[in-house]
Amino acid sequence: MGKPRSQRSGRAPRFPVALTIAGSDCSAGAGIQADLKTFAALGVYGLTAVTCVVAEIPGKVSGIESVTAGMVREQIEVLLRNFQVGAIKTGLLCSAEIVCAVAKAIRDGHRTFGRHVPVVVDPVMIATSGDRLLEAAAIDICKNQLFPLATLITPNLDEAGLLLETKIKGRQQMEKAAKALASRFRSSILLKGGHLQGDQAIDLLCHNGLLTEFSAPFVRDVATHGTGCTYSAAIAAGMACGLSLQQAIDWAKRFVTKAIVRRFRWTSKSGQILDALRHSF
Ligand code: PXL
Repeated sequence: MGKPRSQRSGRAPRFPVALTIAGSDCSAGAGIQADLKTFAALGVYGLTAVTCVVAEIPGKVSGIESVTAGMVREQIEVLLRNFQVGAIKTGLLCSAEIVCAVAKAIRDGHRTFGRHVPVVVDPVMIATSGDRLLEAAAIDICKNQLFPLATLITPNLDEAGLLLETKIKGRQQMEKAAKALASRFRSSILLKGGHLQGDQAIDLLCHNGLLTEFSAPFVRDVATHGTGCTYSAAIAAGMACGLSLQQAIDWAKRFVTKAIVRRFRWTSKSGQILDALRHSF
């Protein structure tokens, strides 16, 4: 009778690790807090590089302050040097300077280790509440420096519309937009349709020129703060566990749908309904 070989030899068993590079949401439904809860629920050890701190409650941002670009870079570098990171997810990057620093740190990491860690880019630009989260000047840097490093980019309809400078309405336009983004940024694209299709939440993956649909019943009357963060974090968790892109998206879609269905709900002192996703499986 003995310990597993890895422990006898002094080596710990390998546990999947994922890194999120994103902002802090003090109400903990979105951002780094949502990512960490998602990683934990899916059995992945989560590492974090904080880009900014957002003071907010679901539905209202009251303040945002960024970390210095040098400090963002330092966090990523020290983590990539020391952990076997199986997947990286980026979320709110706040400023053009931070987008540059993140892209450089990921590029250097790839070069140093001679391997490409899968990168899931959630192009967070505007909060569900409508508050602007990413500096306008940062969008071009995302297009030129960050997107080329992405394995998958996960825009919602508003973000895809901003990137393509068009409005996306209806299924046909969604298909066209997913293909256009994939060819423009040479990355797989998961275009999230949200409530566009009525009673189904339909997302379209464009991967190697082919479209695949992922759908789940649309859950009404829930504030969806943090859904995008949770979805992209769950995809990164799946990839860190060695799933294929399609398998990871399928797993993540089921996870995020369940997190919405089983949401927490409180009423604030001023009578506002506060919804938060329940990140458990
Ligand atoms: O859901 C977008 C988002 C991402 N990241 C952080 C946020 C928000 C929304 O408010 O605060 C840190």
